[in-house]
Amino acid sequence: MAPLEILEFPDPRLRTVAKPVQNVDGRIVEMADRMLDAMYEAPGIGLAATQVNFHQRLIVLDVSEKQDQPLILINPQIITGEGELETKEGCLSVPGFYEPVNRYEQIQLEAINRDGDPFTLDAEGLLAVCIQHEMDHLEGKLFVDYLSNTKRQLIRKKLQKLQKQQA
Ligand code: QAP
Ligand code: CO
Repeated sequence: MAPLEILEFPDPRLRTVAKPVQNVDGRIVEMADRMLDAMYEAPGIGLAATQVNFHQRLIVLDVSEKQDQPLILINPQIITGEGELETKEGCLSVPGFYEPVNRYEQIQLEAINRDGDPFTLDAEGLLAVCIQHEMDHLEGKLFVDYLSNTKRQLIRKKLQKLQKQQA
């Protein structure tokens, strides 16, 4: 199967709001597995379906040191958020740029797993930050949206220049 292509800022398709997954069927599980492959290949610690132009509520993550703890979250919903944590975030859709963003430090989450079963998850630190970052993608939101207009425009111009060179 061809590897998934990751959309890059300012591609307007990254602004699409994803729809809930209605049924965890083979198509969803296969997409999750291909997203994990693309994430490990990059390498990255999180990837949302929106970034591979698939507009359903699905994210994959692995913040473990050995990159051997894949997590698939379908229709994730944050139940509670507490505390604040500033992390220098990056994004596979904004290659080469890292900027500090504030998020909840701890979250409680509800989601569906690859077997179609609902579960709850308590996450903190980098995992909590990464889940919030990936859930933003499902709303068409990027971490650069939290930066100043000036910084965001600068990143947009630099990336557009690189993308034109690559085309
Ligand atoms: C989101 O991002 C995240 O610029 C996941 O050239 C990142 O996996 C949340 C990556 C950091 C919290 C903290 C970025 C790979 C990977 C790049 C990623 C790059 C190559 C980003
Ligand atoms: Co991202």
